[in-house]
Formats: sequence, structure tokens, C-alpha cells
Amino acid sequence: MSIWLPFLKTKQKESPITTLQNMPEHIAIIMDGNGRWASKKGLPRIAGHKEGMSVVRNIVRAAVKYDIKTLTLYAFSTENWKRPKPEVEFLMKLPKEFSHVYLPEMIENNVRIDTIGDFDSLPKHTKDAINHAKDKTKHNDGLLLNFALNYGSRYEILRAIKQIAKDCTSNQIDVDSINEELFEQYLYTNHLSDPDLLIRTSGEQRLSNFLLWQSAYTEFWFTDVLWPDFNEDIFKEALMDYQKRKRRYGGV
Ligand code: V07
Repeated sequence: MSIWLPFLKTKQKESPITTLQNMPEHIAIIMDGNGRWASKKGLPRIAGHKEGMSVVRNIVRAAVKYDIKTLTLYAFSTENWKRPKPEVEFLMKLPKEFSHVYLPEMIENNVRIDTIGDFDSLPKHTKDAINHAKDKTKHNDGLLLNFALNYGSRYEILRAIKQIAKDCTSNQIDVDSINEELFEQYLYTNHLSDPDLLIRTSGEQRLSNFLLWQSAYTEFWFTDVLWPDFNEDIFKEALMDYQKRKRRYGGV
């Protein structure tokens, strides 16, 4: 016998992720709106970046909980160098700050930290901090926390093309062997699957030179929420939307 209990229904505030099926393996996020969040509060832009960093930690925890394999976060683009010097300098200190505050927790959660982008042209102190974080987490086999740092997709593609041209000239590869599979081996993401889901916060609905090649078949999810206000509940919303989209495909 079953009893209808309508009050239980109204009590249920949010529908939970009831199945771990149809979950994205690889999630990419454009963490936009940090500066705007700060300005709205009458704070300097850097205050928004700092708050944004604590949200990274919260979303990493959620991603670990939902057993996500890879999380790629757009932390600094090749275009971001055009920002005011003090802001760039502050941003370049964040990897060290992040490691100082959150690295023990990352290690405890079996998270592996890695980066994609033009690593060599970062300031030495930034590289040192990141190399430390990578080294301390290199044996972890849980979530891969992948920071896109000094990353630009067009640059990545041109870099790949140049290297392929060089390898052709030196007869290491044949022009006729160039195909999608070979091309992908020359990208920063050669070891990764393509993102299944790409989230962008802060209301902008564009890719802004992020993972252009890799997101050919990616599901996009946008929210007006600014990155410092992003949280696990909104993350879960994106995951549930993704699950619905996948289920529709599955029906065909
Ligand atoms: C940055 C905080 C998040 C909001 C968006 C931009 C600002 C974490 C890192 C980081 C990078 C590498 C690493 C450990 C942590 C980071 C930059 C900016 C440049 F090994 N957050 N975060 N790096 N923001």
C-alpha cells in the first residue's frame, strides 16, 4: 500500500542528482565576473579574484563528490596581460596563495593539479609555486584539476601547426598522415578527453578563445551568476541540465 503525502513533495526543495549516469567526465569553466562582483561591492577588482579563488575550492570539492574526472578552469588568458599591471601581478601570485591555503586539502582529496597554456612565459615565482603544487599531487589519481593559465586557443592551434610543419620538414611525419587524431596530439590537451560540458558565468555567452578545437561537440551552459557567487547548488543545476540533454539524445 502506498500513501500519498503531498507535504513531502513541497518539502523537497531541490531535485537531487538521483543517478550518476550521464554525468560529464570533463567539465570546463570560464570563471567570469570577478571584477564586476568586486565593483558592485565598491571593492578593488583584486578582491573579486581572491573571492573567486575560494569558489574554486568549493567547486573542486563538489567535483570530487560527483566523481568528475577532469575540471579545466580558465584562470588566465593570453589576452589578460593587457590588464593593469598591478592586477596582473596580483593574479600571478594566486597560484602560490592557492597552494598555501588549499594544497593540503587537494592532497587529502586525491586531486592532481596540472596546467595547460604557455607555461614558460609565466613569472618564475608563479612557475615555482605551480611546479610545487604539481609535484606534490602528481601521484594522485582522483580529480584532475587543470588550470588553463596563459592559455589562448588560437595560439595553441598555431603552435600546433608550426610544430607539425617542422616535423614534416624534418621528415618525422608525412603531410598525408595529418588528420584530426594527429593534430590533437600537438595541442596542450593531448592527454585529455574533450570537455563534455562548458560552463560560463557572468552572463556572457561566448567562448573567448577557450578550447576552440576541443569544444566542437561540447554542451554549453550559461548563467548570469558572477563567479564569486557561484556555488555547489548552481553547479548541480548545470549537471542536472546536462543529464537531461544527454537523456534526450539517449532516447533516439
Ligand atoms: C586564479 C581565481 C579564480 C577566479 C578567476 C581568476 C583568478 C587558482 C589558481 C591556480 C593556478 C595554478 C595552480 C594553482 C592555483 C589561479 C590564477 C588566477 C592566475 F597551480 N585560482 N587562480 N591562478 N583566479
